[in-house]
Amino acid sequence: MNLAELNRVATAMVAPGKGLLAADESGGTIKKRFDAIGVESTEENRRDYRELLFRTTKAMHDHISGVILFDETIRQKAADGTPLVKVIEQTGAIPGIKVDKGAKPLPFCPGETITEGLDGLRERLIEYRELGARFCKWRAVIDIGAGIPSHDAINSNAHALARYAALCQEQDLVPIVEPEVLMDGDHTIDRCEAVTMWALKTVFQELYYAKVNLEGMVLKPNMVLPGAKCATQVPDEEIAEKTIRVLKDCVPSAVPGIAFLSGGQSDVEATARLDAMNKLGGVPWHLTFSYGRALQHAPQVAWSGKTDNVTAAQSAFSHRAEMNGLAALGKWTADIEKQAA
Ligand code: 5MM
Repeated sequence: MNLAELNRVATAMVAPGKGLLAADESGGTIKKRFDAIGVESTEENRRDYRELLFRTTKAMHDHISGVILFDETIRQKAADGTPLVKVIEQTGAIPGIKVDKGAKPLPFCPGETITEGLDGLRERLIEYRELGARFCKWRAVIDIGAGIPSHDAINSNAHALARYAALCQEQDLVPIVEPEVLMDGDHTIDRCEAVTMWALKTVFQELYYAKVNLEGMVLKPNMVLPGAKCATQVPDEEIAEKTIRVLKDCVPSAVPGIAFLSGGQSDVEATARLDAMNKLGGVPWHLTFSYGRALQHAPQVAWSGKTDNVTAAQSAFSHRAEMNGLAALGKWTADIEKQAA
């Protein structure tokens, strides 16, 4: 394990004003996204769409530190034959790869899941490194509901995240550790706060047992939010304060950076809340984004599968990347959002 190299890559992933593009939708998820814009999910369409994002060169160079890819994409070539990994590297961004095999039902825990993919992971990591990946991602999913999460769901998922993270570092790949507490449901923000704290405390305990070096990882958590169906929604400032409070309580300062997921928030909400956290400041880590939907929704709608729309889609992506770059510095405002749009 090369600790200096792991820390160098982890630090670059959360460089000031930059964040991660989560483009690692698996087959089912990208089909859902394409269905929403009336595009058939063929290998060529997936390649064309992702290539248009990666060829948005200025935005990629200025605001995107790295891209999380899916297995299919890390092996694909652009229309001109250049490997997509090279297209990404040419912009200055770092290629990464999702290595989990998805969330599967957890036995005897109805409604809960365990993320699978540990068997054979060492061999897969060796291949991904050869293909150009320098970091990895594994997402654990924690649902809030009546009587859940259970201890089993929290503990099993934290243990799997730690085993994954240790395997990554053994192969000189930076692990993104993503325990996502879902915003589905009608729970309050206080319940989300308690569950997020439980999940993060357990994850860092397991990372310690697994001897994971905290300086060579990136945390990808949810923000502390009320459930999407909760009757009491709250201002962005409260979300920022509660999220920071939980993180300060759970995340050691050795971790170089925290890159939030957007989790179904609207794109502007995800930007505004990241900005609110950075305006609060006073934390030992860089706070940035690792957004999928909040970076891609606008370009997907603008593209809608038509070659004529590629420029419009790239403008939409540039705009969101720029707004999130500002939010990562605490320099975004609603006025800039409107003017730049
Ligand atoms: C891009 O979506 C990722 C992969 O999802 P599936 O494995 O379910 O297809 C997802 O893990 C994503 O990287 C994170 O949840 C962040 O994306 P959002 O859209 O929540 O910002």
